[in-house]
Amino acid sequence: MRKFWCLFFMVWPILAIWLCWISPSYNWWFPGDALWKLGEQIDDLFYLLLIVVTVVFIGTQLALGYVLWKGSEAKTGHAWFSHGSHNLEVIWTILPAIILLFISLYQMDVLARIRLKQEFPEQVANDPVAEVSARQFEWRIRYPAPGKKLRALPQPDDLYTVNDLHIPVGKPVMIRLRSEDVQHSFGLPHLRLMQDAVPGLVIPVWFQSNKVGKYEIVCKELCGWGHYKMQGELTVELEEDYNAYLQELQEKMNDDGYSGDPAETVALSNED
Ligand SMILES: [Cu+2]
Repeated sequence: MRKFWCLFFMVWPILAIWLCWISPSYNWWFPGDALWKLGEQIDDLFYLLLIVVTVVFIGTQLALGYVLWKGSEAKTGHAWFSHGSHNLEVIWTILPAIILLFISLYQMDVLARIRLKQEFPEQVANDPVAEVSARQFEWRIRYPAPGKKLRALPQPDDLYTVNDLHIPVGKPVMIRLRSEDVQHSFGLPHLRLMQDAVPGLVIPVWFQSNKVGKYEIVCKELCGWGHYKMQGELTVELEEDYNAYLQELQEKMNDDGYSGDPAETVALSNED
């Protein structure tokens, strides 16, 4: 019976490692390659952490398995008491401290390039393409009118969409991220980008996609019952398509429903 429990507790870590091992082939891993250089660097950091935790996980599970197996063979039924080993405790305090210190220093460069305003690419630092406001449960997007700059306060000729963000391909862009109610998190899985949207704060977020396409925008913070609905679409397109999109959006917003055909006016007025 003791052997059974030993094997039982060993099955789960083996199963966990096996699941991680096979998940890339079932598409349960990253959603494709990162679309920009910083995304690739974030992946590298992820893999570094994965290697560290895997080594520690396998090591501790093997030690646990060994102790369980040894204990299951013991005949006396008495527990063995230990007051610990001073040397071992020093080692397993200092070693994790060194590893954590190394990780925190090693990732600082990438983190700074994403988060620090003074590290933003110069051309986007003061020139947001859009304002993205998270609210329960959608992403509201405000663009400036074509040819104009986005102002902090909404302007009468601003353009609005919901859950549909367009950006030009191959160049850095910056958005102003806000929240209108609770805390949300703006997530672009294909870019490995994630930033909390915090009520009362305007957070600049910059990114770039080197590949044209349609990608997911997701909320990565449980923000209420409709959290799962906070799915938007990031459209990355050629500069000219992007400009045409904004132009079209402006025409749609300025459309008053009147086609210019006098016959239509008559038809409408005859109705009432
Ligand atoms: Cu949300």
